[in-house]
Amino acid sequence: MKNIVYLTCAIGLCLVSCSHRPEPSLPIPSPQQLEWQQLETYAFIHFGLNTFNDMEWGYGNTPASTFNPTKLDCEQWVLTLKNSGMKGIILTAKHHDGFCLWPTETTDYSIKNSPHKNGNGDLVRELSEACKKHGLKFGLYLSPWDRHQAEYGREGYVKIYHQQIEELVSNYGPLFEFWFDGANGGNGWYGGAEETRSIFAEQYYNYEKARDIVRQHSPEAAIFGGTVPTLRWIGNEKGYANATQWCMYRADFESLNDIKTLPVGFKDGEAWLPAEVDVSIRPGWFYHESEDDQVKTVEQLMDLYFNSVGHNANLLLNFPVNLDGKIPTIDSTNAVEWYQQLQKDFSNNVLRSCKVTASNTRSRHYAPKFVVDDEYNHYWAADDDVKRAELIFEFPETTAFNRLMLQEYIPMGQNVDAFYLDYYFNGKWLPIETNDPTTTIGYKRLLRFQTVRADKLRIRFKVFKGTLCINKVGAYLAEETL
Ligand code: FUL
Repeated sequence: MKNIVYLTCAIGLCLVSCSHRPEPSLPIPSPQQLEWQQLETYAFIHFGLNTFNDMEWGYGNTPASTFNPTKLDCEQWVLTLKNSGMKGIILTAKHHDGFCLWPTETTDYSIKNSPHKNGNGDLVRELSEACKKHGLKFGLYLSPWDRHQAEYGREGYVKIYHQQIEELVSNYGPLFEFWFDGANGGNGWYGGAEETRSIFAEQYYNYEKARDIVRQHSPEAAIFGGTVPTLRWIGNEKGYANATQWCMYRADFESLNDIKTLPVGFKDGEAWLPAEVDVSIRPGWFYHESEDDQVKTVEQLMDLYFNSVGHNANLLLNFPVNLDGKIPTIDSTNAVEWYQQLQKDFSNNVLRSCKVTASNTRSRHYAPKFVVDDEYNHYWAADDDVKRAELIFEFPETTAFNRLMLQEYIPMGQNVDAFYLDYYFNGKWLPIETNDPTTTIGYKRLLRFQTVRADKLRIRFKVFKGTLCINKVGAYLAEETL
């Protein structure tokens, strides 16, 4: 019996030391943040009174009677977006004009008082159900700024705002993300006062309480905006994150609103706050007929993708719904074609047939070959004290490629601050000239370059903190050139 105990202990010890798991280098993502980062692309829908009045920011007095989509079809939105590779949808339940797309108890300024379905419609319900039916996640945007409410700027409105959150999260969840928009205060109708009201956003909305209400019903929900977010805005609405882009950031309210540092993050940031890139498929967030000829093309969408997901950020792509209540054909055609192209371009990882070796490997549990398998929790790791290490991929025959995908194993932190790419052809090593500087990696880094024909590929990594942990590497031959 005693021997069995000794043997079990010895095996246990060996397993622990043999596997020799690296120490995570802080900060690291929470399990919810990791799951959120793995979504990569999801959609925004901007729809409301603005749609019917050709506006972007309603003043708060546009009559509710003007909201009248006659061919509303949430399933058309969901199927279009699913076929565009979107993993979820975030709906503007209320924009700055204060008009609510669900029959709220908090105000008469809602879908209840519109001709749509004789006041019996509930758009939040319809979309949440369509998402459930087709396996997409569902999220909500609820503008803190409300240009309709008489009490806006005073304590009374904050109660209303929190009650609206409560109604939404308790009736339409679970939600994967909740958006507290940052646009705040200014002029508005405010119950007829028609004046300018300014608030001190950091305190006024009691964002901690708002977050708690969301979390009570949807503990998994990612939080955008406010004082206690779990992710950060990228700092622009043009659709790009910086090429050097850290998931680490500073958690104070001033930094969270600093458009200079938001696109980059902080190498020494104390909080894990991965970035989200929000951008519209058209110039505006809401539908305007005048923009029908300005829908982003497949090429432009591809560019957005490389500059967001390819720069270690999530892409939140907005689709304005039109007056019929549908995503217009041109938008859906472009988005679906873009996704089909993306799938084609990234269908064949040519590194899978390679022999993979490394200059240093921690143990066989962290072998270089793990960077080309499909298991997320498999990764290649170097010894703790190694600050520079390289991976070499040897092709069975000369192979062409023009795209590269790299992922760090972020549950161990974001640790790489530079890497260098070379290919071996005709007996010599040559550098790959990428379109972007090869600096940070993080959750995902994508690179484009002119097609190279290679016998080997070499990636040299420089680590600035923690242990080098590379999760996945892919090389692809995309149809288009640069
Ligand atoms: C901004 C808003 O002012 C825009 O109208 C839009 O909703 C965008 C996503 O966020 O702050």
